[in-house]
Amino acid sequence: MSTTVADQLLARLREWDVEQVFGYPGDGINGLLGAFSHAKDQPRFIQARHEEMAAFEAVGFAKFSGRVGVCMATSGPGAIHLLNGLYDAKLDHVPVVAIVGQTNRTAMGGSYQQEVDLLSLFKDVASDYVQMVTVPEQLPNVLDRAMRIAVSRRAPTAIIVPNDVQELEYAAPTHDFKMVPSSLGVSWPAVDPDDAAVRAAADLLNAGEKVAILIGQGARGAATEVAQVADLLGAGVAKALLGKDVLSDELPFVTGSIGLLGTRPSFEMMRDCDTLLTIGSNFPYSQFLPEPGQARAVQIDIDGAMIGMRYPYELNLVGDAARTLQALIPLLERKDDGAWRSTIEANVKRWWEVMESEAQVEAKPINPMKLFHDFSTVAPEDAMIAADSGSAANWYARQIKMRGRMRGSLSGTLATMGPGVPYVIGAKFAHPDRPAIAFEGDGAMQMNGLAELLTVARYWKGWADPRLVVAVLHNNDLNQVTWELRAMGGTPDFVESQALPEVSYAAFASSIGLGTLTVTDPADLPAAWAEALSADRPYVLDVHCDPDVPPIPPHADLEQMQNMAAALIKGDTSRWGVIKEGLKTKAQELLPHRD
Ligand SMILES: Cc1ncc(C[n+]2csc(CCOP(=O)(O)OP(=O)(O)O)c2C)c(N)n1
Ligand SMILES: [Mg+2]
Repeated sequence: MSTTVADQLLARLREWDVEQVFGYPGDGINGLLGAFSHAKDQPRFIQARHEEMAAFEAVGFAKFSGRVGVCMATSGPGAIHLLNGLYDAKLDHVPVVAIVGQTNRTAMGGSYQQEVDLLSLFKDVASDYVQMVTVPEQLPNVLDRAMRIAVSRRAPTAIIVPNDVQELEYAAPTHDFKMVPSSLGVSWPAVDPDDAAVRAAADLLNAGEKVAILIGQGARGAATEVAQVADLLGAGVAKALLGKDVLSDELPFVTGSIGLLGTRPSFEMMRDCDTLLTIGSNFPYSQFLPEPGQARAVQIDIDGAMIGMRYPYELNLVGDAARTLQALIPLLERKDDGAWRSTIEANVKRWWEVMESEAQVEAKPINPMKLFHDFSTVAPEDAMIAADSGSAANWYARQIKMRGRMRGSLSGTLATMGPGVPYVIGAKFAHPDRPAIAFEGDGAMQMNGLAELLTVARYWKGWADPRLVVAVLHNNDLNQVTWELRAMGGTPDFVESQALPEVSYAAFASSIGLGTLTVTDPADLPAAWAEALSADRPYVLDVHCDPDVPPIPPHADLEQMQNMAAALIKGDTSRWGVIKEGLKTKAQELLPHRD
């Protein structure tokens, strides 16, 4: 049997160690689908419910494995559906390769059915590399470059293969003029910073008295060094959301998340510091960093294209986080005055106490913070956690204590709704032997999650550890936006846009063979987690949450809080008791600490 371009494409993916492709079929990729079946499903074709889900699964796989995620879609509508997931990869800097079909070359330019100008469509999202394979000899080079560029630029790339090209006999590039041979395998360099810059950074950090450290996902793999630097400098460490799992929250000087969904100790540390060291983070909200001029600052980042933004850094060191810190550590002088560090540690301790008491505030019927709090106390140390965009992202950021080998992610920069369930599916293909947990709003479930449970139902029996828990925050509301509207004061109750139709997530999940529990009493939460986390199959926890628990950010001012309370009272005076309690614990959190 001859080898077609499609056969060779799959063979090349195998050579790149790609074990699965998340996709959805269509006649624009019929040649490729045929090749999957000849190749005995090597790599495996994992069928999502929707191409956007396939792309999110590739992103989830890439985020939780550190490897390239690959997704596939047909021409026209299938390719268009991939876009949101590919933008998620682009904005969160993860390597994903999209392979899409196109109409036959003979039809191109003829306004043919499903013909969309895919090079233009992907030009922005795959700006690092998008190419169409029009003759067989082009294939290895285009595919290899898409893989290498995705990894080296931490970005999505796209390959377009017209349907008729997929079925052509494969011919390798020859030694002739205008051929581009290609090769596999890359040794990536260790990126060390400049010695003089390290010395200058050490001098700057040694001169500071109140050092704040901010880490992001770029500090992954440098946890030991970050902790050592924080110890030497008597510093605290705040974490951007994508770096939440980089350093354990059990360390007393880790102030937790920062920003709109952040913690008070992070907010205070940045407000009061005189020196800032940012490692592997491109955290966008500069209003949560020190005021310009307040702190002298150093940034370490592996990507020269992303460094130097967000704060007027005095020194920008391009380098690998761990290697740069290793070079820095011998030059740092231990700070003897522990007052700054003690303040940070006291603030952190108090913060966790406040989180505990906020989680215990009674609500109608369940305070969503308790859902996260109770999970956090029993979370397996190797859990892979995803949170969707919505109120879940707040509670994930603030209530979950990362420890052990726990991993976590969300759509950090695009902040799109809907990746929760597909992320954990991608995570399960990355690590089938680890439990995965998605926290997802009911809006996100109705948008994507419900349908994608079918994908879970289809594949879970192949996973060594079958545990995958989807905890649904069932509040019949697009709550995050409802609260944003309330905080602004003007639009407390626009039901038409905010209310969601009722559906039982448990009943749906049980109809497709998943384990389910509907939780309407907060006292049942510990047992629900125990059951779902020891189950022999994936579980959906349909948790009836109170939409009136405000996800107030740490910087909320009195006016915003008053707006929120007023909106609630206007809507339902019987809620005042709950609101008062909520505001009381909130006030404890917001007021200056007094011992
Ligand atoms: C694709 C997309 N559409 C809209 C939004 C705006 N948005 C952000 S959070 C949110 C509400 C989410 O509601 P739900 O999933 O029910 O979670 P809840 O906040 O109620 O817990 C909306 C509409 C978005 N981020 N992404
Ligand atoms: Mg909701």
